[in-house]
Amino acid sequence: MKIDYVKARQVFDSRGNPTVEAEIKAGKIIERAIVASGASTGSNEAIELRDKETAFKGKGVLKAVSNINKKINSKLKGMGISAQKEIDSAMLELDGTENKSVLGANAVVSVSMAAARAGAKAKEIPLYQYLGELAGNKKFVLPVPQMNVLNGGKHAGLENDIQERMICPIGAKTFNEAMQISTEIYHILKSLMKKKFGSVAGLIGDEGGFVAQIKNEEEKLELILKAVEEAGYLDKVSLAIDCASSEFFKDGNYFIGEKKFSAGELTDFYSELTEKFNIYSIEDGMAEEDWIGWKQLTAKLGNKIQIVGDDLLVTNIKFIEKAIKEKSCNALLLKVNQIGSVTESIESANLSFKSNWNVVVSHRSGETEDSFIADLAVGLGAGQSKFGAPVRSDRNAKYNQLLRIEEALGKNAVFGKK
Ligand code: 2PG
Ligand code: MG
Repeated sequence: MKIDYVKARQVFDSRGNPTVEAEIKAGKIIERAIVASGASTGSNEAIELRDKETAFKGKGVLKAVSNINKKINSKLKGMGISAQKEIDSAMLELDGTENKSVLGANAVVSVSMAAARAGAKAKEIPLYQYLGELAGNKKFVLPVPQMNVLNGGKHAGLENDIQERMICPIGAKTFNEAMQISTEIYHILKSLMKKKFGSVAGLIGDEGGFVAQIKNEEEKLELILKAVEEAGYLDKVSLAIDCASSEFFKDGNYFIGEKKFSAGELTDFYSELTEKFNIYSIEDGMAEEDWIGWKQLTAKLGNKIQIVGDDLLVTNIKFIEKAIKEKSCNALLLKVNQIGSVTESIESANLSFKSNWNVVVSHRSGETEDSFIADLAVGLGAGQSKFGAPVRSDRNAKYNQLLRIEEALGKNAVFGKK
């Protein structure tokens, strides 16, 4: 089946910012995909093309849309729809830059995801299976969700703050049970927050988590653990944090709240938090340029917990290879729009698996109703996801898709880490 056309339109994400929706037609098949967008972005991410005109304060994406309608459309027309690799490399070739700055990573990745959906349709198989085939993986795994229930940092308009505090129902037996555990905790946390800080404390940040009026990090984590305990799940839930520490790194030091830390002091601080609050995973504990700090952190905690690279790696093989060599971390946060194509995302995941790293498939803080990454997590058999709190349809689109997939897999469904 051959591609008849590729086209695009400007639509809107969960923060009300313009984003790209690509549409692809092959025979009777028409499929679409929408791109997500980050706030605490890594400086080496592929370029998200924005119009920089007066409309939408420069955030319009009509240039990216036009690149799809004209250049990408003429390049891909007539290609086989199930040739994902060829489709992606044709776009990379057309762009010709390392960071997709000509066409825009938002243009390329939306077409890439829509093409994968159409490719799966053409083969009459589910998307997760199609992505699994592309990755050479046959073991479909429903991910343990890392759910960001207390938002901070850029996602909550706060400075010098750890960005995400997540509950992870590691002890659940199924994804379905993981959802029950997480939502029950979420609702208890909501009432604890309201009791402590009044009704405004029930309001939420970009990823659906609450925004605590607490300065002290320990108090925040205590509050979450209290909710876990009241819900009766202390034995089934671990915590994870995404520090997004590039945001509070200045002149070689880290600033959290009123405190200043060197990389060594910060490592000690994380070590204490890990012991006290049953933390199994720390993401972006060090800043993207602080490769020495990363190495120290992994040397100290890497054999006990998961050390996840997000801004550090930007889902890019070049940085993953460096991090493997330097033992900078032991897990990849995988974001498709960070690298800008499905094929490259799969390559990054496979390189990580090969090095015995874990992979966490992740959303962006600016999300949409597109649930592509739910299928990707299962297809890769990654075993872990990070899609925000279990509220708001931009986040629950992914969780609800995982519930459908678990049901479809029936007895063959596996939940948990790869
Ligand atoms: C992160 C992400 C998603 P953003 O830092 O991991 O939670 O945030 O999309 O803003 O980069
Ligand atoms: Mg992150």
